[in-house]
Parts: sequence; structure tokens; C-alpha cells
Amino acid sequence: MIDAVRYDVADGVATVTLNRPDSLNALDLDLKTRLRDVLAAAADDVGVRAVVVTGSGRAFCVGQDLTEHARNLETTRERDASAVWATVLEHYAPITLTLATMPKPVVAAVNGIAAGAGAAFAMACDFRIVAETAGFNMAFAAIGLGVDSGLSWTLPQIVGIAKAKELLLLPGAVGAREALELGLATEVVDATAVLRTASALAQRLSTGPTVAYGAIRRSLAFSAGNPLDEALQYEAKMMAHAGATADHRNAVRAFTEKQQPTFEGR
Ligand code: T3D
Repeated sequence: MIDAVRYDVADGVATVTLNRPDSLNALDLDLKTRLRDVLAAAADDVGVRAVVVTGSGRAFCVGQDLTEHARNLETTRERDASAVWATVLEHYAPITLTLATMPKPVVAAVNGIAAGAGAAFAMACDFRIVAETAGFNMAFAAIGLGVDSGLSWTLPQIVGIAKAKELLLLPGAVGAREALELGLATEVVDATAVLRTASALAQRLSTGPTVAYGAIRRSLAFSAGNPLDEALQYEAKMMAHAGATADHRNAVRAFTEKQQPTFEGR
């Protein structure tokens, strides 16, 4: 049986590959479930210090598998319709939360089109290395849906509220170059170089101060939804957390000795 998500770990970097290329990595139940569980495992594995998420074939991920969704709508019509939407909290929300808050950096290697929840997953990552030939489509409203997978949270942070409304209310193709101008893409590279570039960035991050990176990610996430006084309290907690690491002590010593620090991620 083909694994719907490939998971490879090498040199402290986990590469998570959505693997339904014939369906443009559309999220059916199997893929969503496996992606949620694989990301949770990557988050918990102290041997993993950075994560790359990518897609196999010509797409990154086109969001919910609409063939499966249509079937679900059909078969649940007579029963409790809310069962169709349980996936939002069972799959989409935990995937996004893990991507956005796991205590290590996450790089999206956007090899092809990222639409709907696929675009949202990319936005929950720290960096998006995007193929020249790829792009984004915040497709939800085009099929009469609201928004999920944290896009109402990440998108305004990246592009501002006015542009986020435009992208969500008037969905359409946003090419790689436009994505770069908007800040949706960190870097645009030739399609053949996407995974290599993303992996090199993840490799660099994997030799950094992992606990501090996690503290920074969580502080940013907390501050996005809380007032300054609470953000300051949370920062203080995260500061003590990162400050208790050997990495911090060693880096300060290296600084005073005019040496380059090395980080062990603890
Ligand atoms: O409870 C819940 O499930 C709620 C959760 C929602 C989360 C979401 O993600 S909602 C958003 C779902 N995604 C979409 O609405 C995107 C739909 N796809 C498109 O808009 C376009 O296909 C793309 C913009 C992604 C790409 O356009 P283009 O012109 O490059 O390709 P295409 O010709 O439209 O698609 C190629 C094939 O992929 C085509 O199949 P075919 O004709 O070759 O047999 C198309 O049907 C299929 N495809 C594309 N997206 C999906 C899909 N099949 C199933 N599910 C898809 N999401």
C-alpha cells in the first residue's frame, strides 16, 4: 500500500512529503490522519530539530479532497450533517496547530499549487520556499465555504487584513512572483531547486538553538492573540525556558571568548 505521507529523517531534519500525487495531494481521510500523526511525531522527536513539508508530483496540496467531500455530503444528507465538518477540528486544526507551534522551525517547500487548506498549511510554516511555477489559491469561498486551517489567523499576519480579505473573498491564482511581493513566499526558486533550497535552510536551522527557536515561535503565536501585558508575561516565561538551556550558556561563553557558538538543541 502506498504511504499517503512519507516521513524521512536525516541529520536532524524531518522531511514530510504529502504523497497522493495523482490527486494533487488532495486531503482525503487517510492523508489528513497520517499527516496529523506524522507531524505530532516530528514535534515530539528531540532528534528532529527542523522540519520540511512538501508535496510529491506537480502540486504541494490542493486542500480537501473534493471527491471524497462530495461523497460525504451525499451520504450524510439524511443523517447528522455536522459529521461532515468534524474533520475541521479532528484534522485541519491539529495539523495547523502543530505546524505553527511545534518547538522547532518548519519550512514549506512549495513545489506546486497550494490551494485551500494546502495554502493554509504553508502559511502556518515559518518559511515558504516556492517554485517559480507554483502558486497559491485561497480557494474556500469559490466552493461556498468559510475558512479553516488557521488561514484567518495566519493570512492577516502575513499580508495585513485588507489584502487577506481580498485573497479570501476574491479567490484566484496568486503566482509565485506575486506571492513573493506580498510576503506569502519567502523565496522563489526554480522548480528543480525547491526541495534542495528548503532542505538547506532546514539543515541550517537544525544546527541552531532549537529551544530558543521554539520559544520564539510560541511567543509570536501567543502575542498574536493577546494584549501587550500578557505577551510580556508569556515572553518572560519563554525567556526563562530558553535561558535554562546548555545552548544559551555555551553561546554566552563563546561570545565572551570571541568564539563561534555551537548549538546542541538542548
Ligand atoms: O469538511 C471539510 O472538508 C472542510 C474542509 C475544507 C478544507 C479545504 O481545503 S476547502 C478547499 C478545497 N480545495 C479547493 O477548493 C481547490 C479546488 N481546486 C482548484 O481550485 C483547482 O483545481 C486548482 C486551483 C487547485 C488548480 O487548478 P488547475 O487549473 O491547475 O488544475 P485543475 O484542472 O483544476 O485540476 C487538476 C485536477 O485535479 C482535476 O482533475 P481532472 O479533471 O484532471 O480529473 C481536478 O478536479 C483535480 N482537483 C483539483 N483540486 C482538487 C481536485 N480533486 C479533488 N479535490 C481537490 N481539492
